[in-house]
Amino acid sequence: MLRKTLKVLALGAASLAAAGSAWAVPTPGGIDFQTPVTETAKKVHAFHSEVLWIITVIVAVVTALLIWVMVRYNKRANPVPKKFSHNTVIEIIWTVVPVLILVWIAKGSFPLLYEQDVAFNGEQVAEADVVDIKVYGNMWYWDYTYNQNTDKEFVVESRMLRKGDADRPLVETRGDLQQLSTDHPMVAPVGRYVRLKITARDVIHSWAMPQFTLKVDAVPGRLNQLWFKVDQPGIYYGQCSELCGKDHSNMPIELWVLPQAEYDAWLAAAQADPAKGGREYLDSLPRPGATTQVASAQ
Ligand SMILES: [Cu+2]
Repeated sequence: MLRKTLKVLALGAASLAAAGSAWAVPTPGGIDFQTPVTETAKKVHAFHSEVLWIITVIVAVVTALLIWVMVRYNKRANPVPKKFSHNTVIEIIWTVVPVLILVWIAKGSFPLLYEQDVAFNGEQVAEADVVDIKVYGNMWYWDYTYNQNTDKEFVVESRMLRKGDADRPLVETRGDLQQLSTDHPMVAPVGRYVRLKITARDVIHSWAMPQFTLKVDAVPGRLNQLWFKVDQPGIYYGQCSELCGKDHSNMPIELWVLPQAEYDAWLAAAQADPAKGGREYLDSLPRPGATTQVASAQ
């Protein structure tokens, strides 16, 4: 039992070491966000750190003020309190300073909201250069439509891997991750503008990808949009982030970002047999983003 536990731990450490930053996933004991991999995500992280500093200073100042009042103006230290109830100067200061802080935060926040929401941050990109993927949330899996409204349209269904499954069981030595790996991952090309059109067939789900700092609800009868451009091949993981029912925790998002040539090859393979989702082709590739194969690390 102990030996087995140790082996699992060693394997976990080895796969983490093999993973590198581009392959970042939630790690036991981790306290920071996952490594950002898009320009937008990097800006969101920088903005988060800036707001964290602002909050820290505010908390420190308010705490110091409270302590000062408690020590200097308690009943013993200040037995006869003054009776005034207004001070115009201080009232203007404590109104204007918080307003200025909020304006400063809004100035950093609103452009980022726009950037995440409006395709390509308002940049004009030729339609031919855009990769469109339609995303459907279902109870309880995701499916991805490629080449929508063309004669090459096909749908890949993406379900969570489980240990002991008949079709494709979860195999940790292969690099599969519990609650994150899927039978047929979503695939996108590296360095290109990818536009997701997101909706749902039954209840509200939410498509979320922490390393891209993207999250949007998948709402039946409504089309939401997200976009990203990743400059690093890799496997990125997310999860349904809107409580959608009993298997809400079992609908992960696994996204392989591949170089254009490999993406094209996967597209052809998946289109030829959508039920297999190009899985064989993906299995033939070295896992993108990993410096070494996880399987060889045991
Ligand atoms: Cu869901």
